[in-house]
Amino acid sequence: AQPGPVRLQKLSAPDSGIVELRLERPEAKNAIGKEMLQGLRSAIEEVDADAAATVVLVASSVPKVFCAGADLKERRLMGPNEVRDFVNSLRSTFSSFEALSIPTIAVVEGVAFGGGLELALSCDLRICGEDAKFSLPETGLAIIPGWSYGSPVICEANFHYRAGGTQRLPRIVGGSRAKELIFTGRRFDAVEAVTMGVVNYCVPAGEAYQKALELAREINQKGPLAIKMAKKAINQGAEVDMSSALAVEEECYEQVLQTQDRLEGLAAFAEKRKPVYTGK
Ligand code: CO8
Repeated sequence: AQPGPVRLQKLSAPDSGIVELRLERPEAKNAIGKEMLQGLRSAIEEVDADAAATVVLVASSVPKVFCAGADLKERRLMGPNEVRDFVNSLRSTFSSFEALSIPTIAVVEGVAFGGGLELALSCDLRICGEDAKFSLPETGLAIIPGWSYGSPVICEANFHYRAGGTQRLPRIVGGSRAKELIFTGRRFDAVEAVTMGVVNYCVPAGEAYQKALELAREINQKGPLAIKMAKKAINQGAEVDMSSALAVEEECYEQVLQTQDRLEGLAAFAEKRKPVYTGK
């Protein structure tokens, strides 16, 4: 763990491979300013370079808040060019995060507003506590949700994303619902979030981390390359037409066919034991 607004911690055995990334800026409700952005970038680079990492949990150390979005105070002091540079840097950071080859899970307890919700939306899965509150309030600030696009610049991207809040939310909840939420910027609660599919699970307040860890542990039991190839096939397939998507699936399947882990899975089934996967 390092000091600063983003803390990265690697869990130890038996949870090796699971990495925790925690936002820790209590005085500003985890608002994302320059320092937080730098912390996120470094953490993503470190996870991307860690061949042993299998799942990332994105959580907060601050009670009752996941992230209050952009640092509106810092933003006010920036000139237009500085804002553009900052937002571009944020976009590439979110896109690089989204392009990580391993699953990412957002743990939302409390508030996820604006860029905070966009950060959660850029995770593969979202778990929230029942007192979580969500909103994309940008139109009320006379801007639009738009924090991610383009080709990821940090990690070895295997596909391109064009997806900020106006793109990620409709892909999850449908265009009409996303329009209502973005046009009004209204807050919605955990029950509505789970009904709309914004989050995968809503659990009692304070238990989101535990639920996310359970999911991470389940994922950790599976063939590591199979998980990466499943993520790649789903994400890349969603960006292209059906026949191209099926070609992506075939290509990903080819990768898993060649592994020792696939043979280990078959052997474990025949021998009625749990498989021991090595990622090879
Ligand atoms: N930025 C900076 N400081 C913040 C922020 C923020 N987003 N949110 C809270 N803080 C600060 C407060 O100013 C306060 O500081 P101080 O103690 O010095 O007054 C401290 O955190 C504690 O906040 P509160 O006293 O308000 O605490 P509450 O528990 O009452 O409320 C809330 C917490 C609900 C999070 C409330 O502070 C709030 O509503 N904050 C604003 C949230 C918001 O509107 N976020 C969306 C921002 S827009 C965005 O993220 C998208 C930007 C996209 C840019 C793309 C451009 C192209």
